[in-house]
Amino acid sequence: MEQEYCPKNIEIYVQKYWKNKKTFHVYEDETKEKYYCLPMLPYPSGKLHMGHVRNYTISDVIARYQRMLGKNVLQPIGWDAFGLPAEEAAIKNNTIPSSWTYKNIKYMKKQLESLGFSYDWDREITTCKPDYYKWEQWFFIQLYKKKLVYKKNSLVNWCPSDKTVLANEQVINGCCWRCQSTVITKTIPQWFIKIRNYAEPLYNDLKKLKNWPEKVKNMQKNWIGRSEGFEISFDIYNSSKKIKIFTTRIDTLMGVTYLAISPFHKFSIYLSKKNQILKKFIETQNNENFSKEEIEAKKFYGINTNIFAIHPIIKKKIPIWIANYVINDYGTGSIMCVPGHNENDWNFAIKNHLKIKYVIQQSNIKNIQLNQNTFFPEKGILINSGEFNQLDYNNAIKKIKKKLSEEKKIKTKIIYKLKDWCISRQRYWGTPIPMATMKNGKIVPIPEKDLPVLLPEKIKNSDLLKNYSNTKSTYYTTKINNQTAVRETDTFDTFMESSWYYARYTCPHFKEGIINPTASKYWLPVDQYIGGIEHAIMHLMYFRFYHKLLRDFKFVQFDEPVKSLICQGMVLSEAFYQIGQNNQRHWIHKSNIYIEKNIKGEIITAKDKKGNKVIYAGMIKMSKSKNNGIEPELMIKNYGADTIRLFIMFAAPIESSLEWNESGVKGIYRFLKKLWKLSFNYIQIKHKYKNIDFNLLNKKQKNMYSLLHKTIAKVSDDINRRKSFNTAISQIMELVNILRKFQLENEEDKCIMKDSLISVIKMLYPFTPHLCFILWKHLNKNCFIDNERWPVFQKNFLLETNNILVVQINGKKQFTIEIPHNLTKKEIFIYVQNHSFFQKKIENKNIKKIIYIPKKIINFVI
Ligand code: ANZ
Repeated sequence: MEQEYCPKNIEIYVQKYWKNKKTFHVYEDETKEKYYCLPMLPYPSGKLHMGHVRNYTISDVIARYQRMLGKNVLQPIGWDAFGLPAEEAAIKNNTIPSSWTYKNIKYMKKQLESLGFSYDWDREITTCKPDYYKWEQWFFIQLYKKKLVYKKNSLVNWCPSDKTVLANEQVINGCCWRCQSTVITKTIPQWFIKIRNYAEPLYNDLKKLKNWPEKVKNMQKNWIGRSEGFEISFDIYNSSKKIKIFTTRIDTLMGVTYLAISPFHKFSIYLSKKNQILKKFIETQNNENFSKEEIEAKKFYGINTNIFAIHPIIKKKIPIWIANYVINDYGTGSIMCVPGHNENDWNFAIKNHLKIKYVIQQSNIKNIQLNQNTFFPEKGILINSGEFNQLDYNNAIKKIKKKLSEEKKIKTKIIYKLKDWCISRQRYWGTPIPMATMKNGKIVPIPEKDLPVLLPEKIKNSDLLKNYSNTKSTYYTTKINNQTAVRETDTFDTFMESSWYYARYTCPHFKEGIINPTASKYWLPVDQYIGGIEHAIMHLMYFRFYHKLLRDFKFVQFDEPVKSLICQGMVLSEAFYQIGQNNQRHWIHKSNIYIEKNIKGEIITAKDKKGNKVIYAGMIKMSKSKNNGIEPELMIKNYGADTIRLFIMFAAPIESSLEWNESGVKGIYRFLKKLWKLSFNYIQIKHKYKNIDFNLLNKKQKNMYSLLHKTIAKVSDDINRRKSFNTAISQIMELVNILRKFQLENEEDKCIMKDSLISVIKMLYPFTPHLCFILWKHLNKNCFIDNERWPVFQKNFLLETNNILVVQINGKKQFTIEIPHNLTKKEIFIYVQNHSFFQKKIENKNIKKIIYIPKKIINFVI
């Protein structure tokens, strides 16, 4: 064993051992409890950033800890390999997306290995490979057959000069990212999956996710947008037709002054057949060829149909308008309009000179002055509402509902804002959509025997641009049942690949189908999922949706894919800038700056290499644009993977932001060196180990042994129940510091030292596995730690320790006092009051009240 801790020498050696032995390879072992620990799969962007390192470290610590509890732990990794950046990088670097992607994967894989993550590498998934996307295509066809997929015209961003569809990210301030022309919208046919059919279970099942952050669940709730209200049926004057509207505010029914329907509503289309002006108006409403600003400016346009509805209670005629602020595919596509109390209706009524009637006022005060210059959106007391006057919101709803029910004109209704998922992308680097159009215009799926529909990987860069610009000149022809067909050139949204990969990890090589039900039954659901909060809505919604689809096809069980979710916080670091000529900020990397700090560690001055002043912007999220990234590779080179891993877990609670600070990293490095030295010194001593008899130990030994077991208890609870890794680590550090002072005076002392080191190394193994691997080997005659169990604390070794109380007078801290652990509350009060320091402070003053918080504070009010 080397005397000095040298991570470089040990980490590569240990990583090789794990790789050769396939230590973390797992299979379905029915005799063992399973644990599925899943970090979100990375996009192969080029190299790992600290955010990745944090994400994967958290996952690995949990995986290794669960393994030590004796569970069969699956921790897989893969690559979310399709997507736009590959196309952009290929154009920029004169390469092709596939080469760029595979090169990045190779590099990033090496980086992951250098961090010692315990993945089952045999399950690695690369989503741009045909053996993966074949099943994605197959499943899409099954959804198509079940009528869960449809094709519909839909708006996209369109660059008129490049004649290309643009992704949202490629529209910068309303302009094309490449040629800066103003982007307009265009209608093209696109594919959709009916996620709306699952809105209700997606909403309701959020209740089952007890171990998901509330924040994520709330974001999902808002995205689904559940709305509880009523559908009311309005008769049409001089017609047998009716119009159904959706409202959440029937208390405002008496204030309805007009109805509005969407230009695309069935009734609008019906009316437009006989009315040319209407027809023209509707045609101009598809928003094609307009920029985003133009569309916004056009809002609140409408046209009077000259047809009337009958108010269901007042029984008077009210005009029906066609209005472009009414969304066709929300609710019923038509609304009752109350301009006195609804913002949209107010704007439309003002613009089109329609009647405004106020029917709600804030309180019961009679003759309260209403502000006639605006709408009043809040709930309150009914006025101008005939028989419903003076009712409050709840009573008004009850009475109006009852009245309309008598005429069968009302139904309670729940609707959702969630829109169907548009999964087509007019891009090259994605999974080809496995559909084709026959000569007669019929759309058909590609026959299953012809799957996968391969994406040609080796294309010329110039072809890439052609595809990319979606000129349609590259449409592929194919044969289906011996007839010529034109294959779809659009590809899937990349969220498709990341929606089901977790299930494929359970059987990545399964050739007979998308998922092997036996494997998925054993491994699913995922016990712990770890990723960034930026995925709180889209990815996690599609992921939950896909699980429900797979469940309904009987490929997986359970209603939800993931039991527990951790969203790790951001990684921050110090950022510096100078103001340039156009008042622009130029961000300078810290390594190019000289910093002077005061004793508190605050920055007094910062200068660049030429001596010019630099402005400190504080700790902000690491990013390329702020030039404040810290290279994981450099950190590993300087301190080793174990130090980086331990620092990341120690520096902040996992869901909080982590401030990168190199002196903190150095502190962790020093700690590991000390632990190495402590272990080295012990290993040099030759002695005969024997089991400890606690009762025969002296006071010093009992205290040490008791502290060891207390630490095990606390660390176990911190990791397992509280997921509080930083506090767990600080307990271990404290124990190591005390162990370093523990003198080995006799045989028992040496045995206690060994027991303690064994537990410390086991507890640190999830965090610093390389170092622990080596120390273990030397402590235990060439044994391997990877299959060791987590240490168990023994209650009977826990000595009752005295309590420390903070003594306050009138809420102000005076001193701390050690209280014997066996005193009653009354005895504690006397014990404190007898303390000479207390008597000095209190002199002869009267004690009015004693506030006592057991084991914490005693406060005397005088
Ligand atoms: C009358 C009313 C009076 C309304 C009032 C609101 C306030 P949420 O909660 O977002 O679902 N609405 C319904 N369908 C619509 C559509 N297709 N396009 C545009 N607006 C629509 O909002 C429900 C309210 O949004 C409904 O209640 C309706 O306006 C409007 F003081 O009816 B309300």
